[in-house]
Amino acid sequence: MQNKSKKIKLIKIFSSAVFIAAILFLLLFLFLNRNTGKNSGQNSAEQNGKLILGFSQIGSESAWRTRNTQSIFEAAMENDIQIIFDDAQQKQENQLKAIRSFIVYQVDVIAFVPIVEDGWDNVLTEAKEAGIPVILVDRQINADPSLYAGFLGEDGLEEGRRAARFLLNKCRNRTGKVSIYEMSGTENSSVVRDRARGFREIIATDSKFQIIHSEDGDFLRSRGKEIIENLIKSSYRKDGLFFEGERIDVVYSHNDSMTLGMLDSIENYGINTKNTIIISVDAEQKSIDALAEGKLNCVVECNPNLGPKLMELVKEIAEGNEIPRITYNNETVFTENDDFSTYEPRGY
Ligand code: GYE
Repeated sequence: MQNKSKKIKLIKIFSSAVFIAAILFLLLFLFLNRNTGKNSGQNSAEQNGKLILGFSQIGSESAWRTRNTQSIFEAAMENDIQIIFDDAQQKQENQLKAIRSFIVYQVDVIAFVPIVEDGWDNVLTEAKEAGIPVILVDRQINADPSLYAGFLGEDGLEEGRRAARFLLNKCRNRTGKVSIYEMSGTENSSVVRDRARGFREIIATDSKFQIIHSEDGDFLRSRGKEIIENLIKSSYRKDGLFFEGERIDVVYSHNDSMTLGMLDSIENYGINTKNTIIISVDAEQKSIDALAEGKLNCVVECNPNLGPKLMELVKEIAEGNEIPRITYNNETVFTENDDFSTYEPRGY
């Protein structure tokens, strides 16, 4: 009996010792980790001096977009900048959610590709109130300019003008009407607004150029394929492309993905488009190959490699410096008249 009560006493002492040790250990752990709480404003990356960039990408709708994302990750790695990345799957509401989560996380800088021009004022006001600077990447917005620090991307107006200048030169000896069919990208996006406006600005200098129809292909290969398939099915002709019975002389496509989809349909139905002038934008490798094979006439470059310049701007702004309101990327034009042997691989 006495032994039994002695044993129970020992067990009690041992278990309270274990309990106290556990409490002490917990307190020590909490003390050591007191700094990482969000409300202390310091997070692990920042604690080790790393800048944190919250980046909201619109999706992966084209080879251009995929390369754009890669370029940003590569440059962040090279600059030792931590990225919190969000793929919005082509939805603005997902971008709004992502930007709000960047604000909660208290990133140093927010950068995002605005899928459309409107609807950003509120969330950018929240970022401003949180003291987090914002950089627009690739596309622009309609909002109070004080809500963002600057824009980095393409000059869509100039891209549209370049496409039209090629066409004017190509058709300089033609007298009759030149009928143009346009495949435009994501509706209400700045890039579509600009590529359409720049193109129209230049063709307006000669009334023979007429846009007979403009169709939204949302920058998708599948849509490009579908749009041209519907045209082919509605005309039953193999000697070219026709819209409501009228021959299409020119197709102006706002991106290579839609253009490649169009070529899929042309090849699937065996349509002869050697007299159809086809102009595209982006200059991904597959489109440059199609140009070299004589399937396209002109490809206007839109350069997706925005990473290195973005990281430069992120560091500038994190140091409290001003950045330029607009930073355009360098771009060129590829045409059927080029010496294709001089081309470098596109990388996307
Ligand atoms: O032309 C297209 C992508 O915003 C410039 O978006 C970008 C465009 C690009 O889907 O391929």
